[in-house]
Amino acid sequence: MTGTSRFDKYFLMDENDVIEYVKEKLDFFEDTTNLECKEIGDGNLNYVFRIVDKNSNKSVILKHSGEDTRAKSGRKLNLDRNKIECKVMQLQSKYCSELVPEIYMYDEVMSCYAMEDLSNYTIMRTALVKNKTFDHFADNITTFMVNTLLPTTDVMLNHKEKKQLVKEHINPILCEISEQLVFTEPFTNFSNENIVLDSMKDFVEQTLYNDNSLRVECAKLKFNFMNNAQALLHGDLHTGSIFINEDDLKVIDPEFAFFGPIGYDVGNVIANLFLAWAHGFSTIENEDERSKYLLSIEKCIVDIVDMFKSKFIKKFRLEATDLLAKSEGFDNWYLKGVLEDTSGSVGLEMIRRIVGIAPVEDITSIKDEEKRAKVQKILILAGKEFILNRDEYTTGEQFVETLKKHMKSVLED
Ligand code: SR1
Ligand code: MG
Repeated sequence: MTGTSRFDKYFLMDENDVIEYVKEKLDFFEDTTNLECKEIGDGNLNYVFRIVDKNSNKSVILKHSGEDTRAKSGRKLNLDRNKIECKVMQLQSKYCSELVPEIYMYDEVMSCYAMEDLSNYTIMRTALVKNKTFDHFADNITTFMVNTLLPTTDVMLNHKEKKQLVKEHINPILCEISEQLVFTEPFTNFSNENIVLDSMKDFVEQTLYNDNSLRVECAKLKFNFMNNAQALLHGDLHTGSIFINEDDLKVIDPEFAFFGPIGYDVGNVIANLFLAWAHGFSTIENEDERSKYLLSIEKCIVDIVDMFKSKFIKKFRLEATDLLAKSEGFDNWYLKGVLEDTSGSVGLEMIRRIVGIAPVEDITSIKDEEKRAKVQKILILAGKEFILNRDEYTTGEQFVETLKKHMKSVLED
């Protein structure tokens, strides 16, 4: 007869529960007599526990989901998002093992999984707000995107197998969060929850809420997001979902994963670099240091677009399996669509992180409100252009030029 365990039924664990859980359920530590556990999560949704054996210093991470969001949003969430995340990481690992952490176990009942401790890495957003940049980032993140996205499209995958995968990765609750928070609320304020500086209220109202042509383009992007099952996306590929150090990076947190447009992931990466740029622009006092940091972010954006395009086309030409997809010229047409979605997503993500209910540290930590408002205007104006004229953005240079154009106009205003 098997004994019962208090972990046979779901409950939200605290640090002490996690120690007991690890002792009972996880075959990882040789010695469990001196375990220490700390909750280290800083995201909006989940709890992240680091468990260390004080005798050997061996450590592991346990990620655990609650039934509500951590950030106050009044939203009830599905516990199986943990399962989605775990399965997606395992699939991404199949395509790009070096840039995804190792998963040790998954527990459906307790909605948690154990993974490799990345204590020698930092969350990229935390590093960026300390003005740290990483030369390898563009190369590694484009490898991650091309190697995990293209193999899950109909270009490479058997079409029946792909449809099966689409079915297995339907993620309605988390997709709904993005549909509202990214595509809808920032441009309508329909829940009246947007967070806007007093000095920015008129500007936001005029520039975002009262522009019907902008709403139409956001609607097109939203319907593309909901209906274009192009590839298995990470779904929330911002700099808080990336662990990084001097040598490489690991992509975490794909709980928003589903089959959607590739440009959504690429656009998220670029937008979050622009948010880091905004932080540096507003907070670095020394002129040389500021221009060095901004140049390095700008170069990174240019490199990401260039490298993404060349790696994408190379892999497409070598590995496409669909007979018609191999036709000369189809690859460039396909990439053009991805770049158009990328531009739209850069705009959406920048704008929603400024006026929406899920702001980011890059912007909130700009203490001087006047400077914060100025940089917000720059990003909103550039973001709007990325959405409205998305078919025009095919190089990283063009993105940077648009940002600089609005930087000039706002500073001269
Ligand atoms: C209520 S969740 C808010 C945001 O956090 C996640 O990281 C996603 O970006 C989501 O939009
Ligand atoms: Mg997350």
